[in-house]
Amino acid sequence: MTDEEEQMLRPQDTATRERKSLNGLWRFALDADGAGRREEWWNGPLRTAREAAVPASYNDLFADPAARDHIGDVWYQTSVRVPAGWDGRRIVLRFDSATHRAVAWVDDTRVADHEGGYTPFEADVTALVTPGQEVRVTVVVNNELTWQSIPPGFVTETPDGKHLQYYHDFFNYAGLHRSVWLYSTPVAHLSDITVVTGLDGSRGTVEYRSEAEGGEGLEVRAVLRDAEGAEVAHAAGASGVLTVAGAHPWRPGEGYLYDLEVGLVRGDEVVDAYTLGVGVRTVEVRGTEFLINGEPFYFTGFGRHEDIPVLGKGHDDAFLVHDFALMEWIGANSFRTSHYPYAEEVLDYADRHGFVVIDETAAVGLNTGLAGGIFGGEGYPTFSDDTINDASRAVHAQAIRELVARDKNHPSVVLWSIANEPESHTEAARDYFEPLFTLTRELDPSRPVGFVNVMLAPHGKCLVSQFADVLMLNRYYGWYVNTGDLAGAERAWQAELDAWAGDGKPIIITEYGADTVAGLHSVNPGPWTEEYQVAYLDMNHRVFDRVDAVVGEHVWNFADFETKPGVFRVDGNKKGVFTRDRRPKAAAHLLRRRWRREP
Ligand code: GCB
Repeated sequence: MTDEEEQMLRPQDTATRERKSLNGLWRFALDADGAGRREEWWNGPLRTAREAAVPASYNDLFADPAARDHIGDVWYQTSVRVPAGWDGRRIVLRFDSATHRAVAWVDDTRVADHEGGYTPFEADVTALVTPGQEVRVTVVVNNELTWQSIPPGFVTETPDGKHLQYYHDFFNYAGLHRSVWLYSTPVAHLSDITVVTGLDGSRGTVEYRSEAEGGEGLEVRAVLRDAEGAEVAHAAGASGVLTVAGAHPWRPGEGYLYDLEVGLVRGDEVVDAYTLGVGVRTVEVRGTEFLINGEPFYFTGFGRHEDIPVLGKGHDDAFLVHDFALMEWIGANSFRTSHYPYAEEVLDYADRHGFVVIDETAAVGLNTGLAGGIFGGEGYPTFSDDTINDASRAVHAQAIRELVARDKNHPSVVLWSIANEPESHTEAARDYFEPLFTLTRELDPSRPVGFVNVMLAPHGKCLVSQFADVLMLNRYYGWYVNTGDLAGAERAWQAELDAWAGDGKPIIITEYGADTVAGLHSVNPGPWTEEYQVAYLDMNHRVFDRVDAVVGEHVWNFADFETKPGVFRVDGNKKGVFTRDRRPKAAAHLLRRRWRREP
């Protein structure tokens, strides 16, 4: 495991850079048999009657179970005219994500291969394109999961075809979920920028480090401007520290951003320019407190999903704005990107609007113990030579590298979550995870690191939480255990939480929730009713309020979401506080009163 860093500056329009979106309708074909790779479908126009929207999951676009339940390759193809003005410039093709892996071609040339469904990848295509002319872009996207993918899973074959098994509780949506870009930079260009901020009283610092390619003989200049555009500090050199007297901090609820303009210059000529929004804030764990700017912070909000009707996991700006509006309405100050890195638009929005984010990798379902009779796959050990092994860990390490590289500069991100509910009570789990914690800290010494603990590894049994700066617990007392018995649940939950509090670390309850069918009511608040969800949350809140070490509560889930079929799921997971079309259940009003401290 090396700590070799990834570099990934998002495409921008600046004085020296331009980008062109490839979003829209692409030619699209399902390819369950894998004929496309054999027949080299990238070599010409894709023969298909279908078109698919980009960005979107393809699964729910068509009225066709073959698309919905597809396992294997799908092909996307479009044509794009390279702007004539890009002559003499470096030209890059960039995918914000392709779930879970992809190969891309420009005309007949293979340009990119990427593993992992939730982080970007790109290819320098300068030598393959002619400004002013059209090129064909073809992508094959594969949605199969293996013991060596993040998240893991496996494919079995029966006489009726392929079956995909996995240990996580959300539908395996796939496709081009985020934007695709063609962008240009000068040949000599900035390739990476890292900022780390500090606050000492009212004195703010912005430590920056930049990297450039082809920049021999060029210099770097950095200028920091406030939200009104006034220059507050400048520096020269590839790295340096900018100091702001009387800094306006970024803080929860107030996403104040400075603009850091980094220029690659030759004398007065700006060869390349890149602008980063910078929030001046600090994050620190002290004892059982989670401090932002030195002040104790209490997380209120949700574990969420990228999940909307028709688009599946496709990013949509209207839902982005609406979901944040609902979070503001209810008094949420934070959320976790359960269970994978979200679209960068989401983090940018959180930066600008002062939301706090726990940023999670796609390492979900590294736990065959969660299979039970529900998800299938029982009988496999989680960690073994034939299941999750050293090769899997290398993929997991790469997922962490790509997450940190992409999100390291977001002030909203205050905590890394390197996995959700992995097996954590075994020595194999301890050995698997320890180096991943070390790696994450090497990549980003400025933020705390944790993972999300599962109920199967309670206090005293978990061997991985010793490596975490913050304890993140998912617990379902009153739902999966003590079902319908909130008094018994309250006692059991209190006992476990008191034990965790003895570890002297801050605790965030990253999941608690109860499936609730909107509109189902009863004077006897039984499971699945709106009354039960309210009573269940109330019980949890009583427990949290008695434990000082609890520094946050994230209800599972913000909204109802799609899962694979199962006897535990009725048209998906119904633990949403909002329905899938974002209508509030009764619990929404309870949370709003609690989080906004309204009577
Ligand atoms: C969990 C998982 C989450 C599930 C949830 C549930 O512990 O982290 O992905 O959806 O439980 O509803 O069962």
